[in-house]
Amino acid sequence: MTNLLIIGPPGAGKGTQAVRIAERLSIPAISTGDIFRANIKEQTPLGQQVSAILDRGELVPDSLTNDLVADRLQQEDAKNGYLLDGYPRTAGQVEFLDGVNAERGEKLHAVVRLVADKNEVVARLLKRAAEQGRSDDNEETIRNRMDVYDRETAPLVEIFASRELIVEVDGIGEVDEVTQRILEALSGRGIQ
Ligand code: B4P
Repeated sequence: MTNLLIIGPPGAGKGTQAVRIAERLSIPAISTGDIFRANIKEQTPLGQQVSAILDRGELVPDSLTNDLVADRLQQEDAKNGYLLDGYPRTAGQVEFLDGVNAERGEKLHAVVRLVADKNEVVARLLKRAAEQGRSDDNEETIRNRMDVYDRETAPLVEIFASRELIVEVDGIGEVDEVTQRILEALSGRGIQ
């Protein structure tokens, strides 16, 4: 059983690394951002509700996000653990996840904190904007996503640090190099 989170500012490489780390550990990488984008693409009722929110770079309300994660964690592939990417993002989501874990009779094992400076992450996101045209990768929305991260999500690092769960990893460098750093840091905590 391995329950992990990956946390960091937009563009730090969470989504990129989550898939690789999860594959290595044989657990699912669960990205709330990907789930929202899939719903927007398929024009589901949830997608219609959240589309404008993502375009502004605001957070989807906890009332929608929490239940979605709880449902996802009940699926068969998550019975041996999970790597949550982009969740929790608010103190309310942390509290909710604590409740879900308590119900499962489980706990978190580590929180990977990916560190990358602002200039680097903005450059990455603008590059992705040019390549993939994601609707929230324009300069104004990126700036707002950074502000929202600083205000709502960065403080969560303190919560997890007080539980001695933070594994800090430098997110600057080649993708493979960063993956290696994360795997080594997790292995140092007996997670492999
Ligand atoms: P996310 O999908 O989580 O978007 P993100 O924070 O920008 O991270 P992402 O995973 O896309 O980028 P990454 O750092 O991997 O969220 C999008 C929106 O969904 C939020 O703004 C919000 O509205 C909503 N949402 C999601 N979860 C929510 C929640 N829990 N509560 C409320 N709302 C929620 O990578 C960025 C780029 O860098 C990529 O192009 C990648 O190729 C590149 N890159 C990665 N590693 C690199 C490296 N080492 N070197 C160079 N480039 C690299």
